[in-house]
Amino acid sequence: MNLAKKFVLITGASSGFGAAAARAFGAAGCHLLLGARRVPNLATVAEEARKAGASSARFHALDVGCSAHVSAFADWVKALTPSVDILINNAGGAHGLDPVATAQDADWEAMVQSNLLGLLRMTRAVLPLVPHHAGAWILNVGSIAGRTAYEGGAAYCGVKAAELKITQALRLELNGTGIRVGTIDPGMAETEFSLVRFKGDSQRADKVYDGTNPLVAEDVADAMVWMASRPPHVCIDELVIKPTDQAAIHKVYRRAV
Ligand code: NDP
Ligand code: 8X3
Repeated sequence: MNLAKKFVLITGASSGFGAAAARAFGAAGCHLLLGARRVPNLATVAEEARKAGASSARFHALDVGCSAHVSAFADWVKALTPSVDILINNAGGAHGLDPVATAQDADWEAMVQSNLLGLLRMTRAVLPLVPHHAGAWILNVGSIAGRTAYEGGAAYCGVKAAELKITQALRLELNGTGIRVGTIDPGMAETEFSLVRFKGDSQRADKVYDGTNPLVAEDVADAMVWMASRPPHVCIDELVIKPTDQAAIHKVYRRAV
């Protein structure tokens, strides 16, 4: 399916997968609607996407953890276009790696607000704009953490497991509309993810990737474009993408550094 001129809305487009997706869908000639909290980053990403070939690249402040913000963002979108062909619910991430016994309420709340409630809020707000025709698409970003739990990941694994179930429920609810609903579930990818998880501790964040060859954001964006460009009668329900060095969530090959 040709993606040129499609309207693509990407949450969490200020870094990592979302920024790479903006550049990749831009290169496919799409119209981009970008949201995140760091507006200066969005301006840079939009410019990169325009240079890559985007038909247009617009951005607006968005905190998916706040209902009023999501409504204001949806109003901004409605003023620009009557339809959103592709919605990519990417905003989210992990906060902390503490066991349940010592984890902080603020970290749990941030993860639930962005990864879980944010995804639901954005979907509800944008759904009226998603056309009921073959080829429309809602893509949620999950994680292998939603499929296999790990110590210190109770809340993060929990919200990503919820993302998988929300995706499956939404696909059932929208059956017959022509709207495709899928999830992309990456493994270890070097973005700002670990820096955010460890609250800016770059040494601790770098250690996550020591000696491995992780995914980069462009690998995930490339897979998103592939999923979106399948023929309209083809829905990639679930795509798990991991680095070759990561055979399973707990089994990562590390070379001596
Ligand atoms: P980054 O930290 O680089 O990007 C996260 C993005 O989400 C940023 O643009 C950030 O923007 C945005 N975001 C976070 N909270 C909010 C919020 N409340 N409202 C709006 N935007 C928000 O990490 P990734 O690119 O790696 O993460 C993207 C998604 O991929 C996340 O859902 C993450 O859980 C998931 N993931 C990551 C993996 C990895 O190993 N990197 C593996 C599997 C899944 P801003 O701060 O400007 O608001
Ligand atoms: C990010 C991957 O394994 O660090 O979702 O949780 S992991």
